[in-house]
Parts: sequence; structure tokens; C-alpha cells
Amino acid sequence: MFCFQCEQAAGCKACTGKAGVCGKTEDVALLQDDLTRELIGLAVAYDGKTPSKSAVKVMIEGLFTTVTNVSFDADAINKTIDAVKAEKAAVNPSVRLDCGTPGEPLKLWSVDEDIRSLKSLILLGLRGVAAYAYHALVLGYANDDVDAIFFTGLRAIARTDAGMNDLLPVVMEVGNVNLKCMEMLDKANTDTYGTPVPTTVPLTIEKGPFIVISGHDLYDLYQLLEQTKDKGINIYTHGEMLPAHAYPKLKAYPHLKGNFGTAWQNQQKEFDNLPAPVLFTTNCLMPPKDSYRDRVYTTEVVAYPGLVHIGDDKDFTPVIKKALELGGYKEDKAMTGINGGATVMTGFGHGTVLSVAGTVIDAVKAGAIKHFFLVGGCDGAKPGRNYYTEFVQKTPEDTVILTLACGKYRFNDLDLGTIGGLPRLMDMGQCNDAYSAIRVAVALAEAFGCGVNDLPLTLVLSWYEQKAVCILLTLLALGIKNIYLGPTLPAFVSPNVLNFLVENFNISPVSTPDEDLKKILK
Ligand code: FSO
Ligand code: SF4
Repeated sequence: MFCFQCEQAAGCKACTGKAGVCGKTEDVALLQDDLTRELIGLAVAYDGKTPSKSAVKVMIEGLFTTVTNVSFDADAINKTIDAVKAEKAAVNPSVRLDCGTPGEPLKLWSVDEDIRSLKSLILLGLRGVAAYAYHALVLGYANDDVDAIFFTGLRAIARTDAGMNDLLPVVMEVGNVNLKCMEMLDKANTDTYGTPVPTTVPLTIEKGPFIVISGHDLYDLYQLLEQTKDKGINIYTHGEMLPAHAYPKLKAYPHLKGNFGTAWQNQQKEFDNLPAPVLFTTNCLMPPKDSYRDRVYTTEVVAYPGLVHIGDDKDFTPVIKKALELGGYKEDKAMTGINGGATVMTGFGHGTVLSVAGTVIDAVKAGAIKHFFLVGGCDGAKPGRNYYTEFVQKTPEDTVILTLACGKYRFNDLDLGTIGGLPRLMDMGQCNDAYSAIRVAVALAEAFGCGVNDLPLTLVLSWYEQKAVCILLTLLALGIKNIYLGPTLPAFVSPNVLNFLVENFNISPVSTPDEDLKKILK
């Protein structure tokens, strides 16, 4: 196998043995390569034609399936491969590709390293975009440009004659279209569930039966809330589901009680001894330990051999039965975040922040707010990720910290006080809510009559998987410079591509909080 798509890639290079660091086995990795080969074939089959709705759906599902920590299940991947083949046969059964042999690693992994780097940025970025497009699609939202990029992007990967100058514009286009995709998902979520409002979320688990729901899919949460109404079962969010508490239509359910646990990489410890089932609606699923594997359920494209999968009928009865059988805690159980806080806050999307834009602008003009930081992205297991906790703790009191995605669990239970009546630390939501951060940055730049790069704003990002890749491409496509990126740089960025990013965008790897803060605030 060869896989280097996430930050955990073995030795910061690639996972090449019998299994990846994430627990993905060699046979699953090779099947994911087969699936990717078929998806490239489907894209080529549609060259010059507009893809059908069913082809787009299977494309989105196929790309999302290969995102890190989503599917570990050979059977499920084989079914998706069959569905892609059927779509391809329906439009052009005679497509020939130079992508390597089924059952072997994609040819892409062994081409010239700069071409491999750019094609990987396209492919991995598209996997991230597909995840967001998927969540929008379940709510009935789609966009022609978003649908088209999966096909044009994969066709660029299929080209054996493409050089750096052909591929770089495609990389940027993936970033551009991802902005449209995140905008579409923002609209889908807010049209359906209302505009997020600032909300304090308790970390205490109340006594009695409960269900923990993880991942990014708000529609799954909504359906679970409906099915558990008046059943004496409480619902707790986990990981990237936390921002759901801020949406008025979800918040209205009295049994949506609080948040359980911290970021994804702590699940094997946190789910041990949990007297409740856990439902995964998206990544990040880790291989479950025997001590709790009978309590983990998957749905959508998430799959793991031997776990009960909730199908498209969305009948959560097995999860509900399990919650009643396990019964929850006998007494309320006080829990805390990583730094000992008993609550966390969320709900500072663009709707809320822009509604107080006047206050924020006045505070900047009066000198009360000296700098904005966006400290966000994905969490992970590397010890170096303490950087982000320390960075936030060391920011001066006259600065504001915006955050998003699961990286925030390193510091979201800290009380950093207020500034001009607003909390200093504001959680904008999930990783896809990077859209909110962009909206706020653009609005501030307009108010001050400058460009985003001239604002007293610095992005300090942590990456783990492919959604972070597409968000990074969006920021670059918008021309945003001086980003700090960690905990390590992606293995799929070759030295020449890195030089390009440094020269054109001044991307820096994170160093130490003290050093970086000194540089930023000088
Ligand atoms: Fe985290 Fe996992 Fe949202 Fe990712 S839970 S790492 S970037 O899936 O998607 O932030
Ligand atoms: Fe390795 Fe990450 Fe690929 Fe898993 S997803 S095999 S950890 S590079």
C-alpha cells in the first residue's frame, strides 16, 4: 500500500506496510486506490458531457469514502466500486486509462514528485470538497460548479502530459470551488436549522440513558433527536458535532443536553467504559477497541467491519435499544474539558459576529482590540500539538481568538475573559465553517478599506486530513498570505511545490508559540 494523505503518515512520509497509522489495512488501502481509479475513469467517461445526477452522487460518495478515518470496510468499498462501474458503463463503457492495474497502488503515487504533489493536492482537496458537498446534498442543496470540479479535477489527474503549469491552476480552482461548496453548506445548514446563536454547552452528563453522536452531519443529528423524543434518552454531541448546539431548530430539543469528550484522537480512551452507544455520522472513526466495539454504530459512508451500520432508512432503533439497555450513569457525572473547564461555548458564526461588526470595528479603532487570530483546524495525536494550547494561552489580552473544527478542543474550555463585551475566544463551528471566518475577514477588510492581508489578522492552522487540504486551497485561492501551518507540513507537498507556496503565499511552518507570537505581533 501507499498512502500519505494525512498528517499521521508514517515517518512524515507515507504509510507503506501492511496497515496505516490510522488502522487502515493494506487491502482496504488498495481497494480505495481501485475506487479512485474507477472515479477517474468515470470523470474521463464524462469528458465533454454534463454528468448525470446519479453520476455526481456516486462521485461524491466515492471521494468521501476515501477520506481518512471514514471507511475501513472492504465490502462497503466494493459496493461503491460496483456503483461507479455501473455509472461509467452507462455513459461510456470503453474508457481506457493509464492509472495502473486494479489491486495495485495507483500509478499516481510513483510519478515525478512535483507532478505527484500537485495531482495529490487536487485529489486530496477534492476528497475534502466531496465531504462538504455530501452534507449539503442530504439537505437537498447542490451547485453546478461544485459538481463539475470533481470531474474536471479528476480528468486533470488522468492527463499523463500535464506539467506544473497545467496543474497549478487546477489546484487553485479546487480551492475556489471549495469556497462555493462551503457557502452552499452554510446556506443548507442555516436555511434548515436557523442561524447559529452563541450557546454555552455543558460537559456534565446527566443520569439516565444517553446516546453520543459524532461527526459533521447535522441531518443525522436531527433525525436522531426526532426518533428519541419523549423516550427518556438524552443526546450528547462529540467532536465536530458540538456546533450543532447553536442552531435554533436543533437547540429547541430539550434532550440535546451537552457535549461528551474531546477531539477524535482521544476516543479510544474516552469511549472505554461509556454506558452509552456512540453513532458516527462522518470521520473521524478510529478502530474500536474490544471493550466498546459493541456500542459503536456507523451511518452514511462511515463503515467498519463488524459494526452495525444504520442504512439509508435512518432507522436508529438499534442505537436507541442499546442506550436503554446500557442505561447511562446512575448519577449526574461531572466531566471537564482538557483544561478543567465545565462548559464550552459555540455559535459564533458569521451571522453572530457580523451582527456586532460595529462594536468590533469600534474596539479596533479605539485600540482595545490589537490583533485577531484564527487558531483552528483539525486535532490529532502528535505531542507537538500542545503548541496550539500554549499559543492561545500566551496571546495578549487585547487580542481576539476565533476558532473552528476539532482542533479547538485543546483550548475551548479555557476562560479567556471578554473584550468590548465579546468573549475573547469565539468558536465559529465545524471545519466547513471556515466559510464564516472568511466572511468575517472580508467584511473587516471592507470596513477598514484594506485587503485581508493588511488586517491585523493571523491564521494559525492545524491540519490532519483532506478537508483541511481543501480549506487551505481555498485560503490560497483567495490570496491569503502569511499562514502558519502545523504541526508538520504535508508529506505530499514536494520541496519545489513548498518553495512555490512560500514564495507566493509566505506559508510558514509553526515553530514555538513564543517565537511565532513575537514575529506576528512585532
Ligand atoms: Fe476534525 Fe476529523 Fe472537521 Fe476533520 S473530526 S479532523 S478536518 O474530520 O473534519 O475537524
Ligand atoms: Fe497513513 Fe493517514 Fe493514509 Fe491512514 S490515512 S494510511 S494514517 S497516511
